[in-house]
Amino acid sequence: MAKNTHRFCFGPWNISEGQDPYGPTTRPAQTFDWKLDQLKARGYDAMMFHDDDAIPDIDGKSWAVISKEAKALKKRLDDAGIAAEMVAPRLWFSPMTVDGAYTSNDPKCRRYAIDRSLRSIDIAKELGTDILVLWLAREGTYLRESKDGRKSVELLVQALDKMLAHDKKIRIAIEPKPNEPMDHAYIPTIGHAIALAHLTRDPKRVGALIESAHCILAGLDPADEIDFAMAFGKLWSLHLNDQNGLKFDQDKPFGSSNLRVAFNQVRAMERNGYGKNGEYICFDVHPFRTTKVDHWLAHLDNSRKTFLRLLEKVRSFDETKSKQLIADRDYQELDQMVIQHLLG
Ligand code: GLO
Ligand code: MG
Repeated sequence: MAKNTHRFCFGPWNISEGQDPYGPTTRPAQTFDWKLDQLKARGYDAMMFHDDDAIPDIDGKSWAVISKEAKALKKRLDDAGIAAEMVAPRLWFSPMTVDGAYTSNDPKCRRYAIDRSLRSIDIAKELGTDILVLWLAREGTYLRESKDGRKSVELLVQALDKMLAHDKKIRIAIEPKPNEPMDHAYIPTIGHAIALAHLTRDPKRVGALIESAHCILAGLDPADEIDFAMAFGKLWSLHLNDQNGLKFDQDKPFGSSNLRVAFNQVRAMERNGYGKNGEYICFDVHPFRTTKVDHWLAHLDNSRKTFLRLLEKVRSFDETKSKQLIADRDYQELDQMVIQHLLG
C-alpha cells in the first residue's frame, strides 16, 4: 500500500439508511455518536457537517443555544481527535427553500437562506474550520420561464457577498452539480463556480469543491475538472465517488464504475499536489440499498482502499515511457500501457 500522507473524511449522511424515491429505509437510523465512533475506529481524520448535522433542529434554536451546542460538539470532536472539515447549510429541506434558496422568487425566503448561511459560518468558526461548502441544490429551475437567469446570478453574488462580509476569514467552496434535484442548476460546473467567484467582493475567498459524480453528470471528466480548479488554486475540497453515466446521482464507491477515470483523478491530484495545503479527501459515497447492517461501512473502507491502491498505480506509472510515447504520438500504445498497468 502507498504511504498514507493524505487525510480522509466523510459525513454522517454517508452512513445512510437506504431510502430512495420508491421505497423506505432498509437499515435502522443510527445516532451521531455511533457514526463518530465508526469514523474514528476506521482511522478517518475529519467529519463533514451540514449545519443541522452539527445542531439538530437548528431552525427552532436561538444563537445562545446553538453556540452552546457547537462548543459541546467541538469538545467531543477534540476528545476524539477528529477535525470538522467543513460546515454546509442544508438549504434544500425547509419549506422556505421550496422554490430555491438565494434565488427564490420570494424575498422572505431569500432572507431566510442568507440568515441560515451566516449562522452556518458562525458554527464553522466554533467547530474550528474556515470552509463553508455550498451545494446549491435548489438554485436552478424546474421550469425555465419561472426565473430570470441573469437576475439569479446577481442574487447568488449578493448572497456570497453577505457571507464574505460576515466573517473575514471564511472561505466558500462551491460544490457544482448540473441537475438533481433541479432540471437545470445555475452553477453546473467548476468553470461556473470560478467565474462566479470573480464577481464577488473577495474572489480569493471563493473556491470550489469537486465531486466526481457531479462532473460525470455534466458530461465532463472529473480529472479535467480537478486540473482546471487547481490551475486557479481553487480546489479546497473533493468528494470522490463514482457514477455510471447520465442517470440519477448514484454516489457509488470510488472507482466502482470506471477505474480508469478514478486513476486519472488520483493522477491529477498527485500532479497538482492536492492535500499539500491541508485539503482533505472526502468520500461522498452511499451504501447500496441492498447493504446489510453488518456491512454498513464497507463502501467507505472500500473507497479509501481503492484510492490508496490507485495512488500506488499512479506512483508506479512509467512516466518516462509515457513521455516517449507522447513524443512519438503513439497514443495507441499509451492507451495499452495504461490498460496493462491497471490490470497488472
Ligand atoms: C449531493 C451532494 C451532497 C453534498 C452535501 C454537502 O448531490 O453531493 O451530498 O455534498 O450536502 O453539502
Ligand atoms: Mg457531494
